[in-house]
Amino acid sequence: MTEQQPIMRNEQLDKQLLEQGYVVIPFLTAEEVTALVDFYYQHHPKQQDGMYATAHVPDVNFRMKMNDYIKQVFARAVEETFINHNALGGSYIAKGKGAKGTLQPHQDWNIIDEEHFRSFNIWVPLVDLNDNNGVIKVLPGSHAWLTTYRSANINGAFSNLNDLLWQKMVPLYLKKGEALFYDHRLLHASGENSSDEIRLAAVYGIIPDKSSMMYYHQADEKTVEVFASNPEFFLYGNIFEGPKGLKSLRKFAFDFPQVTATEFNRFVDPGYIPPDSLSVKPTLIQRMRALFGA
Ligand SMILES: O=C(O)CCC(=O)C(=O)O
Repeated sequence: MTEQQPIMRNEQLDKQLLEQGYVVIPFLTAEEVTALVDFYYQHHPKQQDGMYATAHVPDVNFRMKMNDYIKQVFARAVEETFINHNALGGSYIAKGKGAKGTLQPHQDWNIIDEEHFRSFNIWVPLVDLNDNNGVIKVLPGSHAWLTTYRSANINGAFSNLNDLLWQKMVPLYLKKGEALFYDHRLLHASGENSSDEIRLAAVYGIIPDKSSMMYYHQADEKTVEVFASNPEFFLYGNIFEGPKGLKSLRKFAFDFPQVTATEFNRFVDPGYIPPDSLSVKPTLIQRMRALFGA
C-alpha cells in the first residue's frame, strides 16, 4: 500500500487508526442523538426484527430520506473530525431482540482501490452499548493482516473461523453519540440483542477525496474483476445483485484463500505454536543438530 494521506484532523488519532484499524471518539451531541432517534421512530412505527438497515429497503425514496437526514445531522461532526475526505451516504441500523440479529465477524466490502487508499465507516450507536444489547466487537490490527477482496459473491477469507474470531474479539462499550471510526478491512461483529430495547445505530461511509469508488466481483474461481462505481450505485441500486450497469476496468488473478486456524492464531500472536506441533518429538538427527549447531 502506498503512503496514506491523513483522514483525521487529530494526528494522534490518525496514527492509532493506521495501526489498530479503528478509533473510538466523541462524535454527536446529545441533541443530535435525540434528533436521529426521533426521526427514526417517526418513520418506523412498527418494531423491526433481526438486523435491519434503511440502506437496504427496496423503497429508494425512503432510503434517500433516511440518508439525507443522517447526512444533515452528521455534517457538523464530520467536518470537525475529518480532512481529505468525501462523504458517501448514511443508514440506520436497528438490531431487534433475538438471535436473528447476530452479525457474524466480517470485513466490509472493498469500495476503493486498497492498494492505494483506505475506506471507512463511522458507526454511531444511538443507545449505550452493553453485553445484552449487541455490543460492537472488533479485532484490533486485523485490517493490516492480509490482502482480501470482499463483495456480494466473494466468500470472506475468515468465514470458516467464526468461533475462533468471536473468542478473540474485543467489545467496545460505546455510549450513545460516540463513534467507532474503522477501516473497512477491520474484522468486526455484533452479537445478539437480548434486551427489549432496539439497539439503534447510524452508519456513514467515508473515502479519501483522491480515491474513486470501485465494485469488486469474483469473475471465476481464479479471477477478480473491478468495475468503476459511484455513490449513487450504492444509494439507489441493489448492490447484492452484482455490478449491473457498471463499467469493467480490469481483471486480475487471485486465488481467494481461506485463512486456517493456525494462520489466524499467528496473525494474532506471531509467536504462536500450534499445539499439535508441540507434541511432535524431534528426531535423533534434529536433536544432534540442535546440540552441535550443525
Ligand atoms: O450495527 C452493527 O451491529 C454492526 C454493523 C456492521 O457491521 C456494518 O455496518 O458493517
